[in-house]
Amino acid sequence: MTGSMGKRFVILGGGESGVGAALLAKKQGYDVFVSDTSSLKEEYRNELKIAGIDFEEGKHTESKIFDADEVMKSPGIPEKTEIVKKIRAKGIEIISEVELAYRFKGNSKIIAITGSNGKTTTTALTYHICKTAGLDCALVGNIGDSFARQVAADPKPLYVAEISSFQLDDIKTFRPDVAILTNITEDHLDRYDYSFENYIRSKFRITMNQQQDDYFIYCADDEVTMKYVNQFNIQSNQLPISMKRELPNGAFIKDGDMYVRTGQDFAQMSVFDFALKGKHNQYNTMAACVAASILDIRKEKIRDAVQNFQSLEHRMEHVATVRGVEFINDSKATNVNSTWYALESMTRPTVLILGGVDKGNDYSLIEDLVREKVKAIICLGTDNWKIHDAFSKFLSTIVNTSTAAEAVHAAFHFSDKGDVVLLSPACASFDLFKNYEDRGNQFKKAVREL
Ligand code: UMA
Ligand code: ADP
Repeated sequence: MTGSMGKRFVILGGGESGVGAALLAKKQGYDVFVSDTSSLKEEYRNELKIAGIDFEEGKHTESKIFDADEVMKSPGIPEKTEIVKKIRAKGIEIISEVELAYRFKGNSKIIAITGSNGKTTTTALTYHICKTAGLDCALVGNIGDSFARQVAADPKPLYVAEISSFQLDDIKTFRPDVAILTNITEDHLDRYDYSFENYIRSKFRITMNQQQDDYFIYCADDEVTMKYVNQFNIQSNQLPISMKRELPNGAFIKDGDMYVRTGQDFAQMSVFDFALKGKHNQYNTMAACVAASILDIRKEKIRDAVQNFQSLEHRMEHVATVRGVEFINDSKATNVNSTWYALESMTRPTVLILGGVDKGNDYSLIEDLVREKVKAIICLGTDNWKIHDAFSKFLSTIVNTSTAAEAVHAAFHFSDKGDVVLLSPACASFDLFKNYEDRGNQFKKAVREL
C-alpha cells in the first residue's frame, strides 16, 4: 500500500499523539521506536508493550534516533529543543502526528478546525451536528484522542478534527476537505520566536494543500484573518462568516437571524434558538453550520443540533449563585482575546479572577472593558506584576492570591448581591495547577464550599 514497510520511524514524545502515532505506524508496517524524556503514563506504557513497540523513557538516546528514516515530533515539543535541532541538522524529515494520520486515512473526509479561540467549541458543535444527522464520524485531535489513534483503532468515513498550530507546523500533505479558521489573536508566541507573523503563517497552513473542490470557512470580522487571507494563494472555496455585513456565500447574522448559504440552498435560523450563548458562540455556531451545510446535512437536523447542544465544561460555565453572587468558570480562557469575549458578555458588575502563566499578553486590549465592568481584580498566579502594571492606574482593588480557594474567598469578599465573579484568567495555568481543567475544578470546588 505504501512504502512504510520496515522503515525506521522514530517518535519523540510518548503522550497521546506519540502513542496514537506509534500504534498507527506499527499497524502500517513501520519499524517504530518511541522516545520520551519523562516517564510514560502507565496506560500509554501498557499500550506500547501490548503492541510490541520498542520505547525508552527518561531520555532521548541520539544513536537510537539518528538512524530514523523519518521522525514524528509530538506537538508539545518546541523546535528549539536540542534533539530537534540535531535531527534537523542531519536532514531527517520531521512530520506531525496529524500528517501521519492523514497519510493512512484512505478516502475519508476531514473537517479540520483551527484558530486562536473557539476551536474546541466549534469542533464539538460540528461533531454534534454530524452525529445528530446520523453520520458515521469521529471527534479527534487537540480536543482529546489523537487522530492517528482513531485511524489505527477505528477508521471512520468522516473525522471532525480540532487542530492546533503546533500540529500544523510539521504537516506536508495534510489536506482537509473543509477547513475552519475561527480567528487569529496572539497566543503561544513563545513557540514562534515571539513573532505574531510566524504564528499567523502557522494557522494559515490549514489551507496550504487545499484544492478547488475543498472549502475554507473563516471569520470576515476578524481583522488579522482579513489582513492575511489574500497573501496565501488559497485554492479552496472561501466561505466567510460575519455579523457585520451581509455575504453572498458563507453565513451572516442580521437583526437576530443567521443566514447560511453554501450553494443553491439557503437556511435561516434565529440566534435566540442557539443553545450556545454569547457573541463569540454565535461565530462558532455560524462556522459549524456552514461546515454542516457543505456536507449536505438537512436544515432541520442542523437546527435540532444547534438548539440542543450542551455547552462545554470550563467555558463560561455557570457554577452557582451564592447569596446573590453568580460564579462563572471560564478557566479555558487562556489568552487575552478569550477574556475579552467573556467580559464583553457581562451585564453586571464583575469581580475578575485573572492571571497565571502569561504567554506574552497585551492587557491594553481589555482595558476599556475592565474600566466599564470590573470592580476588582483577583490575581491568581505566581507572578502578577503585569496585571498590576496594566490596571492599577484606574482600579484600586487588585489583590494577589495563590490558590483557587483564596481567590474565591477574596472575590466573594469584594462582591455584592447581584455581582458576578468571573474566572477568566487570560493565562495558562501551569504555575499553580496541573492544567486548565484542574484550575476550573478547584475553582468550582471552592465555590461550592463557600
Ligand atoms: N517530551 C519529550 N521530549 C521533550 C519534551 C516533551 O519526550 O523534549 C514528552 C513529554 O515527556 C510527554 C510528551 O512529550 O510525555 C507530551 O507530548 P505533547 O506535549 O505533545 O502532548 P500529547 O499528550 O501528545 O498531547 C498532544 C496535545 N498537547 C499539546 O499540543 C501540548 C493535546 O492537546 C492533544 O489533545 C493531543 O496531542 C492529541 O492530539 C492539548 C493541548 O494543551 C489539549 N494543546 C495546546 C492547546 O490547546 O493550547 C496546543
Ligand atoms: P480553544 O479550543 O480554541 O481554546 P474553546 O472553544 O475551548 O477554544 O474556548 C476557549 C475560550 O475562548 C472560551 O472560554 C471563550 O471564552 C473563548 N471563545 C470561544 N469562542 C471564541 C471565539 N469565537 N472568539 C473569541 N473567543 C472565543
